[in-house]
Amino acid sequence: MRVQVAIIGAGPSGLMLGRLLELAGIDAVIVERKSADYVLGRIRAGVLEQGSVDLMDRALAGARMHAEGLVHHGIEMGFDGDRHRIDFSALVGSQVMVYGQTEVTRDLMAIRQSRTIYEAEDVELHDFDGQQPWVSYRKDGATHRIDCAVIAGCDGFHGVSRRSVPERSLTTFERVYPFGWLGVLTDRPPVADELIYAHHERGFALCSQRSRTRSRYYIQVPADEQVGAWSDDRFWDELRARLAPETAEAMQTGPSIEKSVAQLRSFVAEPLRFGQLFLAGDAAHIVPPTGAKGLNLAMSDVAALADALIEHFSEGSPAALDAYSNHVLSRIWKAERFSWWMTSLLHTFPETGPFGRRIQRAEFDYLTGSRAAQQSLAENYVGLPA
Ligand code: RFL
Ligand code: PHB
Repeated sequence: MRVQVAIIGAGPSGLMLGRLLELAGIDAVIVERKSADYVLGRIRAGVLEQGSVDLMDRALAGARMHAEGLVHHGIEMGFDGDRHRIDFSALVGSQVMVYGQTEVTRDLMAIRQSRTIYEAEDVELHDFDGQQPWVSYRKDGATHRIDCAVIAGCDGFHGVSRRSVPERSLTTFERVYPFGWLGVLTDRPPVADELIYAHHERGFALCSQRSRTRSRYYIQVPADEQVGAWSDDRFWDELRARLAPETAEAMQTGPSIEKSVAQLRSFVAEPLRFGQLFLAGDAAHIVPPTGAKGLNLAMSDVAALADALIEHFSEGSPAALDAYSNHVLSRIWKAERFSWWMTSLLHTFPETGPFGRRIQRAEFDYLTGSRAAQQSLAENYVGLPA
């Protein structure tokens, strides 16, 4: 098979890039290791910035999102039971959309006309430092080859694309946090209209949602925690203990329909281009989920990459492809900073002791007392300009 672009990975990055290229008449194929059902079964992000909402519209995939997504004008920040609302609309005149990554993925899968090859094993990238790169994979016992002009590595943090780059060509920056998030999904109405981010001396807690009838809750747990150690009852008791009493009392609990632990990590690889291979989304960077930035960064990466590829294939101009890495890294590092800051404010860090907690309290008090500080949080949360 010969195409213009071979995309590795059918997560939100790969599917969105594929769709934008398809609409521009650029021939692209997606190669994905897992089945479509497996990809749809992963429960991840829940919050879309306006830029991601606009991109879904550009992809002509936004109809169900506008019908079913929930527009949120603010969030609640809590600290040891004290509560404060950050009003995005009043502070920065913008808002976010609560619409699950699963639904984004489902909508992009449904609208795609071109080929996605699922359950492709042993995907390998070849000769991307020259002008004739190719991709190989195994499926149904046979080995297949895709010749292309460009490879887009959209295969997430554990994918093959970044690992295919010689180590000496790559600089990586990483912080692994000494904790993870235990998440539970339940078919009960959310405890509040807006998301609640809460610091507590027992650890961080987040009350999120997927719809008016489905809630998503998270608690901070040690990094090596096993899901099996947490019955539903234990989870609800621990969550209640970390929320303001009136919130804990109002919360409706029910059986979990999904429960998993995610490790928290900050990570950036530089640069994002090696010859004819370009990295985008989680393949290039990871943020801890506290700022709700991972999916949104993935969307802004692929928007920039799609525009650069369109310029390259339609106008024969390499300028935008040459600029891609530096262009998106600037936004990536700002999102890294914000996610690190939200994580530092809201979690308990065993190593910082009582001094560290007093600093966190001072940070919270500064935030709640300063419009400038709230504005800074708000403009980062709703998404900085492209
Ligand atoms: P993905 O979603 O990991 O998709 C990569 C795809 O590549 C496939 N793949 C391969 N295919 C072929 N060959 C190989 N060798 C391959 N290796 C892997 C994989 O099977 C997969 O289908 O990366 P992508 O597309 O870049 O998307 C990134 C987002 O998934 C991620 O940033 C977000 O989920 C992060 N995130 C959040 N982001 C937000 O913007 N807002 C949020 O509220 C938010 N909450 C979260 C999150 C992530 C979480 N976890 C579990 C890490 C909450 C959680 C708990
Ligand atoms: C989620 O709903 O999964 C979610 C929401 C906000 C975050 C992280 C995760 O910051």
